[in-house]
Amino acid sequence: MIPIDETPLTRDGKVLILAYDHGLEHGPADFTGLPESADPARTFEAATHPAVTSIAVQKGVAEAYYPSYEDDTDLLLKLNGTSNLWMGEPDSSVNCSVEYAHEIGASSVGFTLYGGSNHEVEMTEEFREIQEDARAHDMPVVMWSYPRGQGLKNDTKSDVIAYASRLALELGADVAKVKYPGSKAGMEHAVQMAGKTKVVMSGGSKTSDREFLESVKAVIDAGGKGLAVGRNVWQRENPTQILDALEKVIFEETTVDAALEA
Ligand code: FBP
Repeated sequence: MIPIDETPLTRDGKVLILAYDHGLEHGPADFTGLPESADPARTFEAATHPAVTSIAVQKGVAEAYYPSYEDDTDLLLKLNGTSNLWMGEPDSSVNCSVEYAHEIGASSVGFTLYGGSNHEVEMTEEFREIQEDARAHDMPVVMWSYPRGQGLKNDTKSDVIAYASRLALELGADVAKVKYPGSKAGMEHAVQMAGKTKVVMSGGSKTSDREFLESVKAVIDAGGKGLAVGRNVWQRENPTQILDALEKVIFEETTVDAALEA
């Protein structure tokens, strides 16, 4: 574990990662409701909002767009990913090294681990290499900790999410990005199991402003350190508006009503 409160991934100990790796993970379907969201420059623009601590993208998008935004955004390079065309047991191929991420300007790295998958053993070994390489560069490591696989149908049960956050601590991640377990109590359990590893919520598919902000508020009240969110920001017509509200709930710890009124 490294002191990540001194890195750009955090602001006042909190985290707001803007995730934009969906073009790989979900494909063009995620952009159909708002065609302009297919343009990575639009999400990089959104990531210049002061509430956003880092933008998480895959290597190709980083190479093509980050140079235009390097003065105004912080880069988290996602090191593995799978397309939605893959129909096998959950797995994610490593498509970028820590060295290369560092070379192109990333200050932190991200890795998906599918605990419970038949590929868990190989994925954990890949994570070992990445985590140790990241330590050599003083780069924080964020684990997308998503238990899923043949024997695991419901990946958001409280016990499963607590196990996901614990895996992140045990394997050496600085931040565990987990799905919302559906309640504040569930998130408290996940936070407790993660020890010194910071727990952040994964955004999920787009919902109403209120529903989304209430889940974020529950995470903060449960001791979670923030959010790694994609669709709930860049699938909105006005990403700035929801980022203003997120800034209030996460960093100023206001109520949802106060955030919505502002
Ligand atoms: P969202 O906030 O849009 O859910 O994004 C978070 C994220 O982890 C992305 O980084 C990733 O592309 C996606 O969710 C994976 O979602 P899933 O594998 O659950 O379909």
